[in-house]
Amino acid sequence: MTHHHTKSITKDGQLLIKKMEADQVESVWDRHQAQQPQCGFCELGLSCRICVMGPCRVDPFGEGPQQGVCGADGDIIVARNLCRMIAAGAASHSDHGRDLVEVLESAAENKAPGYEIKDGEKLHKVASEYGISTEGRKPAEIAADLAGAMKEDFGSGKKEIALAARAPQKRQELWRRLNIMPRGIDRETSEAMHRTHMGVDNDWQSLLLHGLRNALSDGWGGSMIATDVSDILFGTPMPAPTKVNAGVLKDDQVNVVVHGHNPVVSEMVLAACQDPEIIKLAESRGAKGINLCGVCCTGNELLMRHGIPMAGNHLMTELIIATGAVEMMIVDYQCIMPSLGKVASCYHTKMISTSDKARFPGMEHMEFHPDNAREKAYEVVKNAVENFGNRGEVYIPVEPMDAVGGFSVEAVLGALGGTPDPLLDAIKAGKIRGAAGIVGCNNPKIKHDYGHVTLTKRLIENDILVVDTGCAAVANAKAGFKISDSISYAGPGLKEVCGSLGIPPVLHFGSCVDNVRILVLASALANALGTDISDLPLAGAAPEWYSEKAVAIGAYTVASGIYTVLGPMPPVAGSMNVVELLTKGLNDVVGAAFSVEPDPENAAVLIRKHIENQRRGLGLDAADL
Ligand code: BF8
Ligand code: SF4
Repeated sequence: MTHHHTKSITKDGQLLIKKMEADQVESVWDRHQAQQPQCGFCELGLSCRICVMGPCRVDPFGEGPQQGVCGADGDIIVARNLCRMIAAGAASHSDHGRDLVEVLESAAENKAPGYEIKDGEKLHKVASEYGISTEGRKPAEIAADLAGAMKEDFGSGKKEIALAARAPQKRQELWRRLNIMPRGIDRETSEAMHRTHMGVDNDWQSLLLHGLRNALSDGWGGSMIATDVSDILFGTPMPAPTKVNAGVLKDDQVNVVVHGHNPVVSEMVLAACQDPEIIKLAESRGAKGINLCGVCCTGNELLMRHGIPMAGNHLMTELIIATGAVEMMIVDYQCIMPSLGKVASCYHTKMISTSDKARFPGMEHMEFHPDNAREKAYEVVKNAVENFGNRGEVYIPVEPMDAVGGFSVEAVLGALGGTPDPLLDAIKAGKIRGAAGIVGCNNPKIKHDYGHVTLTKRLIENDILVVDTGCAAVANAKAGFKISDSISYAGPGLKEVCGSLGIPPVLHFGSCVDNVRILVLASALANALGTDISDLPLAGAAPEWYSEKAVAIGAYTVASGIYTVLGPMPPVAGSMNVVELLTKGLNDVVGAAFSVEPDPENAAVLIRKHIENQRRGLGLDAADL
């Protein structure tokens, strides 16, 4: 395979793919190739292995069987499969949120050395939203109560999860009317698994409605708790400079890379990497220091709060190891390809897994818990330092790109002078046409970063402000969209507004759970206008998504009233009924729907048209596209 230039738009990606080929190490692209042709029934969502009367499949051409052994037709099978994807995505984000709540609880009890409450103001704010009194109480007492209240949100004792109250009134009323207001975070996921068991919910519409409720329990529940508790424990992000791409690795330092999602592990690794004793140890081994970098979302967490450099997004995770410069990669969970241990075995890189619920072939398991995380972090970083001497040849093919990260809602409102009004004024005046959230993964089915970067470029040059998260945010940072000079990519109106505020036209909003920051900002805009989110000139896009978590995110974004364009087709095309509902019918239900458009040039046109239509609906000036 020598088509490296067709696999990634990035220089570091292209050169490191070449290196992996030369080293004869198999990559995600090779394995994707080896899977061709992928199963057509599965691609359409028409295969079912929910029970052992099956597996079954429905013939899309109408010639073979039209029902599974149990009698489920294509609509039911597609809807059930989609619901299970949402449930898995919601479970992943929410279980990550729960882990943070447990750290908050342990920290409050003084049983989590190294963890502390860094943002007391946010603690007070969130606690009061939960109806917890803060007056004259110690942070630890408030934190203990808050952790307890959040745990109740996970259970089944409530009628509505607490943070759904952050949504505009009209949206909350709609959710109640549709009976999709989430009651408990785990409850909705559990009910999704129940409904999709053989012989339970066999109405594809009611299944999909529950899918939306399950997704909302993630967006306004598990993920929102994950973000808020992370801010309370580790600090609410504020804009700070950083660097991105494989060039952040250093040839004269011990390179430690964190991969995964939960800052619970990466924050302790950061503390260990900054410890003078360990740095001294590194120097005694001939290194100039310890260079901590991130990949994927735990990298985004550190980038947002500490400006820690970002080595790459999802499709770069194997390639980063192929530099030969990584002493250690420390992983927690989610999006960690099980291939990584094998790739690392071709170099000197040590792989460490840290979570009791996530183990991988070819990795050493060193389990982190709240009570021992600080200690464990020191131990593993010491091992990384010891591994410096085993380094072979190093290939760091590019110089890093500058970027600014750290745009929490608090930071954005701060930049605006405390209220969303200046942003709304710029939208009303038409200088900014609207805003789009570009989020999600990489996927070997789409040229690496092409979807994110192309769509973002087209939107900002047409005066649409972009906020991004996850692997999309890393793609856009690598493309140079997050430096002050990047306003030169923006259209005249956006350029003027960003220039006067001193912000780039593409704002790094964080990791994938941080998509909730977009929901909170959208609510603030809707409330300031006295309207619902579905009336705003907003859109979402996931140009290169791959993961079940992205399905949950897409579903809660649409259920929150934001039109969303997906790049890769989800496995639903086997049911025209489901496709119709997702792409049109939902407009009449939740005021927003999905589009699927793999070509980012076309996706940009769809989003621009939508935003101009929304402007028309609000009585603002609108362009005909
Ligand atoms: O939660 S964007 S590939 S790393 S799923 Fe994964 Fe997708 Fe990246 Fe983060 Ni999100
Ligand atoms: Fe087949 Fe029905 Fe069992 Fe699915 S649930 S595997 S369609 S029998």
